[in-house]
Amino acid sequence: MPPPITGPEILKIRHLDLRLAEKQGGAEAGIAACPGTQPCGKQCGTSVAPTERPQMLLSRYFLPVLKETPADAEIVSHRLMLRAGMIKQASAGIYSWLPLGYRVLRRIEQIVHEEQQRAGHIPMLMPTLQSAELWKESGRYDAYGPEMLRVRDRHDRDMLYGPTNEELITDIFRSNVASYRALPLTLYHIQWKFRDEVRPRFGVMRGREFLMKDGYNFDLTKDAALHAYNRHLVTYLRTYERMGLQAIPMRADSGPIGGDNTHEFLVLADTGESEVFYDSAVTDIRLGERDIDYDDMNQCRSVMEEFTSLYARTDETHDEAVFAQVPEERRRSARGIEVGQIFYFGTKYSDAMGATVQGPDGKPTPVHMGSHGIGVSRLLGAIIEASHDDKGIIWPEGVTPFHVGIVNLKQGDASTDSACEGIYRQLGAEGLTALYDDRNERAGAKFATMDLIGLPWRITVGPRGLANGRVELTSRRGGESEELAPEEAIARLRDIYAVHR
Ligand code: 5CA
Repeated sequence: MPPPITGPEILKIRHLDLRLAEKQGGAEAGIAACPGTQPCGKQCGTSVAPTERPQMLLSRYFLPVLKETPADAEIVSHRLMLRAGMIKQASAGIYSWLPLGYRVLRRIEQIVHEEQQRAGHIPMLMPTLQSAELWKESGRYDAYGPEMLRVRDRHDRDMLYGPTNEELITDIFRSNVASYRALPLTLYHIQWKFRDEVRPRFGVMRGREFLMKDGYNFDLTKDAALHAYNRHLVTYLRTYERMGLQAIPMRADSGPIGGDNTHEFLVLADTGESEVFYDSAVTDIRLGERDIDYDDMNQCRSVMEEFTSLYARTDETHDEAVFAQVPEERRRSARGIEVGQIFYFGTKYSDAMGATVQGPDGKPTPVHMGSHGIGVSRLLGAIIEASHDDKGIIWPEGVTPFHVGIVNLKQGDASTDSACEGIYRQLGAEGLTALYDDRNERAGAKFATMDLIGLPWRITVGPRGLANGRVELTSRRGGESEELAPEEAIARLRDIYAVHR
C-alpha cells in the first residue's frame, strides 16, 4: 500500500495550493485543495497518497515531454512513454520512472494490491538481493543460467539479484510454519526483479530490471493448492479488467519455474512478443461485476473453467490437431503481450528445501505450492499498446495518472484564471486529481501536451465560454466535447470516476 503522506509531501501540496490561495487572496484554498479522503491530523485535515492524490500545476510539475520521436524506440508504447516524459533509460533495459510514469506505476500497483487483498492474500516485502545458498539448495543456481545476475559481496559470499522468489519465500515459510493449521496461506509482494535478458527491448515491455507482483500459495493438499490457482486466475481477470484490459488466460509452458499447470495472461496486440492461437469466442467472455466469494472452491473453479475451456494457447503448447476441432471461422492466430502467469508446481520446492508441516495425522507433509506473477511495469506498455491514437496515449480511467486535465485558454486573464482555479480546487475537494495547465503557452501547445499524456478527460476554460457561464468537457477517447457549467462538468466527472475508486 502506498505509504501515508509525510511531512515534506504535505508541505509541497500546501506550497502549491498556497500559491493559488495567495493569488486569490483566500487562505482557505490551501485546505480545500488537499483532496484526500482520510484523516491525517492537524496540518490539513485530510491525507493523500503522495503519488496519487495531489493536484498539480503544470508550471510546477516535472513533465519533460519530447518534441521529437525517439529514433531507437521500435514500438508505439515505448515511443509514447519517452515522448510523454514518463521514463528515461538509465542503461540497457533499466529505466528511471519520471513523475508521470511513476504515478501510473503506483496506480497499477494499487489495483494489484486491492485485488490480491480482496482474495485474502497477504502483502509483505522481500529484498532484491538474495543469498545464492538457497538457490543451490533448490538446484536452480546453476540451472537458471546467464539470465541471473550474480554478484559477490566483500566477504566473498555469492549473492544474486532475484529474478523471482520461490526459494526465499519457501525458506521464510519453513522457518516459521510448523503445522497444517496455519494453512491455507498466500503471501505476495511487489518488488523489482532482475533478469539479464539477451535482448532487452521495447522499453519497459522487456526490461532487465522490472517490477513484478509475485505471490506464493502454501496448501496442505493438491486440491487446496488448485483452489489457490483458480482463485489467482479470478483475481487476475478482475485486476486486468479494472485496468481497461482484456487479458486472455492461455495454456502455456512453465519454463524454469516448473510444474504442469500454468496459464499465461495475454493482451492481444500486434507488437506482442508471443505467438498465440485461440478460439475467437474466448474474447467475448468478461468477468464484469460478478460477486465472487474467493473462499468458494466451486465458484472459483467454475470461473476458471469458463475462461479456459475454449482453445487458447501460446505457441509452446499449441497443438494443430486440437486446434483443428475449433470451427474454422473462429480459429485465430495473433500476437500477444504476456502480462501475467500462474503456476501450480506441487511439492517441487518444498521437497527440495524441506518445507513440511505436521499434517492432521501428525506426520510431516510437504506443502503444495504455486507461484503467480503479474508484470506490473510491463503493464504500462501493454495498456498503451492497447489504448492510444496518433496524438498520444489514452489512459483508461482506472489507471490514469490524473483524473482530468484543465486547460486555461487565456492565462493571465483574471476571469479565466479564477474560473480554472475554482474548478481545480473543487475537483480537489471532491477527491479528483487534476493537472492544471497554467503555463503561458498557446492553446494548441496545451492541447497537444494533454493529448500526448492521455488524460481521459479535459476541461477547457476560455473567455468566450465563460461569458455564458460555460466550460468545455472533452473526452480524450472519442474526442467529443460538451459545453457545461463548471459544476456540471465536475458532477459528470464525479459520476464517471465513482466506479474507479
Ligand atoms: N515466479 C513466477 C511467478 S511469481 C514468475 O517469475 N513468473 S514469470 O516468469 O512468468 O514472470 C511473471 C510476469 O513478469 C510475466 O508474466 C511478465 O508479465 C513479467 N515479466 C517477465 N519478464 C519480464 C521482463 N523481462 N520485463 C518486464 N516484465 C517481465
